[in-house]
Parts: sequence; structure tokens; C-alpha cells
Amino acid sequence: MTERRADVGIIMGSQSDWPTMKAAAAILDALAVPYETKIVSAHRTPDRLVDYARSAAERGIKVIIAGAGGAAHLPGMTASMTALPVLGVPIKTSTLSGIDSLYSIVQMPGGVPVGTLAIGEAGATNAGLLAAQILALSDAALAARVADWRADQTASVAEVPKSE
Ligand code: RP5
Repeated sequence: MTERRADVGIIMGSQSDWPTMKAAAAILDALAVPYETKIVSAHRTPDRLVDYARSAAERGIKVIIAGAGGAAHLPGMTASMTALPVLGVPIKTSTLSGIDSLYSIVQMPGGVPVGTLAIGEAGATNAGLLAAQILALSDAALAARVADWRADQTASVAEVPKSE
């Protein structure tokens, strides 16, 4: 059996980002979207970053999800080297609670967009969903899976709170 080529690249600045970024992977698993994961640090592995960003499109990647914390330059630098949509996930930090990550990622200069999500796991989850929704624009079967996922989410919300 041939392996499906990854449509989404999930990259992160450090192994320590994975507990957050795995929420994006979990959504893509649930929606059967093929993805790859890689540690790419803007500061510690700059050559790996250049190689990744410059080769992603030709390797078939269609959307990049980039998570980083602190001086979080990974999403922006990636976006500077590829025209693929880049979704940035600010990692929650122990020192500044992820405000540092958020500001580093969100405040891009006009002309180099990064779609910035919420700090932490909710942001990673929504990055996975957004990536799937972007791909679903040209994939009817995936669009149906996204619709089912959203219907399940809606059905899971109780109308009244349970008393404890
Ligand atoms: C960033 O520095 C990473 O994205 C990570 O969030 C943060 C801390 O990295 P470690 O010191 O845990 O490797 O580049």
C-alpha cells in the first residue's frame, strides 16, 4: 500500500511544544487528513527552517501549522519563505503565559500574513480544524467529514447543566 502524501505540515520550535501541538494532529487524525510533524526551530536550527519552508510546496504540503513559544519567530519566518497558508499557534509559556508567543506571532508586517490562533491547546485544535476546512474547499469528501465533526460537536453540548 502506498502511503498518502502529507497535505499538512505541523512544525514546532521544540519537543516541549508537542503536548500542545498534538491537539492539531488529533483533529487531523479524526478527519483523516494526512500530515507530517517536524521540530523546526527558528533560532536553534535555522538551516532546517529554510529547507522546510522552501521545499514544503513542492513536496505537496498545502497548509503549514507552526507552533512556537516565547520569541516565537517560527511562523513568521516560515511565512516569509513560502506562499502556502501558515497558521500560527502561540505556545503558553511559564514566564509570560503565552502573551509573548502571541505578540511575536500575531504582529506581522503587512504583506506577510500568518493566521494566528489562540494561545495553547485551543489554538492548536482550531489550527487543525482550519487546515482541514481550507483543504475541504477542494475536497468534497473531507468537507462532509468536517460537517459530521461539527454536527457531533453540536450534539455533544447539553441544553441544561448537570447538578453536581
Ligand atoms: C521556542 O522556545 C519553542 O517553540 C518553545 O516553545 C520555547 C522553549 O523551547 P525549549 O527551551 O523548551 O526547547 O523556540
